[in-house]
Amino acid sequence: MNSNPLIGIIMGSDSDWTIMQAAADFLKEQNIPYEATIVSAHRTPHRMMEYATSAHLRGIKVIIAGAGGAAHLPGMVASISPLPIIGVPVKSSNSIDGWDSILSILQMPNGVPVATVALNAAKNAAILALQILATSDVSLQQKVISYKEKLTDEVMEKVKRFS
Ligand code: RP5
Repeated sequence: MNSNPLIGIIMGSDSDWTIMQAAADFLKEQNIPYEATIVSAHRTPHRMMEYATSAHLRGIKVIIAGAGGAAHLPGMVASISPLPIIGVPVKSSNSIDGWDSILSILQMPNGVPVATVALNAAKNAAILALQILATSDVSLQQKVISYKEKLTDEVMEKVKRFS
């Protein structure tokens, strides 16, 4: 958690944190200020409204929203907030097999997009959020480039072990 956060990580329940923590870890690693909190579309609908209407006014640039089961949080926040919303489907205790969470987040109506990442892929959500910020910031773009180089280097190390 930081002052002047640029990225908001929200989740439907504290039980989502085991998955969503990967997004926070990546942002911490990259030195990107973020905030993380619980906002439930079903259990705290007024808090959700408040968060979605005010996040951009507080300087948040991208929202990462994770939820499981009947995962309405990302879509409902996207219906209110002008910010780009990245949805993380969580395979939660109330999810049948993960598909319910995926489809609840993915199948948004025209006009209200949610950029949906893979099941439990909170780290990818954080990378995408960084890439969105990086479109208007060269130093952040360098972080993305360095991260991609690191991915390549890791694979090339493995390639060496196979030869
Ligand atoms: C969803 O229900 C939450 O996002 C979570 O994935 C799931 C289960 O919540 P808990 O019952 O563990 O609080 O709304």
